[in-house]
Amino acid sequence: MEIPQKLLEALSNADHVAMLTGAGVSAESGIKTFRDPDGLWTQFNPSELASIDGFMSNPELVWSWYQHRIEIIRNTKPNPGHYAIAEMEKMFNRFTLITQNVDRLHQQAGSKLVYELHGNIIDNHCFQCKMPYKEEIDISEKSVPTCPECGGLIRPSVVWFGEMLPFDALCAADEAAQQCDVFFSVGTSAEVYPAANIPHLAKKSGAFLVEVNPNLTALSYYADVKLGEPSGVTFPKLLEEFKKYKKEN
Ligand code: BJW
Ligand code: ZN
Repeated sequence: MEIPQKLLEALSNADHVAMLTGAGVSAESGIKTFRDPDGLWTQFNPSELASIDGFMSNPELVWSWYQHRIEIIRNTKPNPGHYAIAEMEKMFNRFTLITQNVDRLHQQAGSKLVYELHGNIIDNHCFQCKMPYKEEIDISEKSVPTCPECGGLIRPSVVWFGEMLPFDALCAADEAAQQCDVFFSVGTSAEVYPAANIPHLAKKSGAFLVEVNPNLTALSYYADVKLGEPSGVTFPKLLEEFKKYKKEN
């Protein structure tokens, strides 16, 4: 895989680099994406499992599905893509990492500042009063835990369809998109809004737009550079080439 010179040049002139990641970044860690041919949404129904209505009509089903996914995630590790992205954070004056992923693998790989647009799967809170729920979860227990404050049902702290994204994370993402010099869209189908708007905002605001994805997406047409290898291959290579470029120039 060749890293285009114009990308290395854009990076070497960049003060602020921003990046939006999606499920594809964790695919090489063994976590299923949502919309690939073997993705979660080909097996499971998002309106049953990832919406407020779904939770209200069958909380036990939704809770057990998330407990099952947490177990899978607990047995995975960051891959070379996560580690290289964490290293990039140290290479620019400003580096803003925005993720749609709920698996916390960026943080495990060492990324310090991560804006989680769709929450995370590790934390839980009360569906009714929103109070964080810190008790140990017994995964053999099939019934949904209840809130010690109000008796409401406990839910995972992820963002379901129809729910607002965390205001601070979305503002930080929009601001980074408007201010950055280079923007990466990595491992996302760019189909879920408002996250899918962020790379477009970056491009409109003058950023050099890079897409890392083995497949074509709705964003591919707008990218200044498209890197078509998996992110776990692309980022280690990009880092190596960028370090070489900086030494030589
Ligand atoms: C690799 C790779 C490798 C593979 N390397 N790449 C009609 C039109 C427009 C919008 C809407 C609409 N109807 C409803 C909406 C809004 C809705 C939406 O956008 N729906 C669209 C699907 C149409 N959005 C929302 O509801 C959001 N909230 C909202 O809008 O609030 C305002 C509002 C409120 C009330 C009323 C109206 C408006 C909330 C969205 C929440 C999304 N939640 C989920 C689940 C999180 C919890 C969980 O994990 O269970 O978030 S859904 C799922 O999709 C998850 C992901 O974060 C998200 C994005 O998926 P992602 O990451 O892009 O994964 P994939 O699988 O789609 O793509 C993977 C990519 O990786 C592929 O391209 C591969 O090629 C690539 N790849 N291996 C690099 N090794
Ligand atoms: Zn409560």
